[in-house]
Amino acid sequence: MRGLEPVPSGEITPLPTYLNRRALVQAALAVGSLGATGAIYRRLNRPGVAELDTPELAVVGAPPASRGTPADASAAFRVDEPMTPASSVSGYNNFYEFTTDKEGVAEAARGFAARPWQVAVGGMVQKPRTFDIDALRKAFPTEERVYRMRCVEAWSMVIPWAGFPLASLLKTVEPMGGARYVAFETLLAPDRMPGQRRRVLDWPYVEGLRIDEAMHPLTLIAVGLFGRELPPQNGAPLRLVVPWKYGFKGIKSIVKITVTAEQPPTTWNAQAPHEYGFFANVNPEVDHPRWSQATEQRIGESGRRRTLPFNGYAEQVAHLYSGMDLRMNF
Ligand SMILES: Nc1nc2c(c(=O)[nH]1)N[C@H]1C(S)=C(S)[C@@H](COP(=O)(O)O)O[C@H]1N2
Ligand SMILES: [Mo]
Repeated sequence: MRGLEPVPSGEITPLPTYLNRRALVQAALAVGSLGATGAIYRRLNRPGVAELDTPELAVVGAPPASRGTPADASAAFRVDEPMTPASSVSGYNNFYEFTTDKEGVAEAARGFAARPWQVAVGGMVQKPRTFDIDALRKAFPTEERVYRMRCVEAWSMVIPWAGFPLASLLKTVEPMGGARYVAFETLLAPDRMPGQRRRVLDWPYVEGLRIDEAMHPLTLIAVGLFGRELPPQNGAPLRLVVPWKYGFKGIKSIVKITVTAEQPPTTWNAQAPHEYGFFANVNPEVDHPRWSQATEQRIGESGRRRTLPFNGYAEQVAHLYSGMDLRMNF
């Protein structure tokens, strides 16, 4: 059995690098119009997107960040840091249902059918409902959020997700008064997910959030990346993104969402309770028992960055944990 492992400094496996930047700039200069400037800008901000062969999405931009209201979540909808190349975002993955080899996930997941797909939303709600993925996509328009993602293994990326707030989905099913948590479940299909034929983890992968975390405007159901549908390796057709928590909370290929009164079991916490907590908020001051969480390797960069409390989203989310001992509730 192989668990999550730290990524020591300088040991990030070399990833395909985006090398077309100069070619793009030259092509755009040749055109030389103002319109082309916008095109250059967009293409430079979507490095390597040509490698994603999934269909394009209709993505609306996130609402403009409102300045001067520190706790306003929309101020954090687009982080002002260079995006990680699409080739890395879709080529260096954790998705143990396919393989534990990060660079092998894309290949192992190639051809995984993310349609037809249904997701059942129920539990302590007034209006339980099973959504077909296309109905879900129609019901919830997609907006772009550029978030940092910090894996518990101490590497990080900046990813332009396309998705909608989990809160919008939960509101439509109307959680009942006693609802306190939300549980999530990944597809169980060993015939389609080869990693599930081995007991690497206790399948299906499950995750959970407190309901206030689930309703927070930063919490996203992602259906796309770089303006295109999610490729299988990133959790097609829908996955969770909680940018202030370690990446393992971002459960992929979800088939079930259940509102509950009790804290649900979560895969990595059940696997190694002293190593992975239920909350899993990014915290540079609470080390993993086997490695430091003080710094991280941003994929595509040399050197290490300091890890930020709540992954840089403290202004937006720290209040959710006021009065809590974050060492106990790691
Ligand atoms: N079902 C499922 N979801 C999962 C995982 C997994 O193995 N199975 N890995 C998690 C981990 S550890 C991380 S860091 C992120 C990685 O997401 P990405 O590959 O899209 O970057 O997915 C998370 N979601
Ligand atoms: Mo992770």
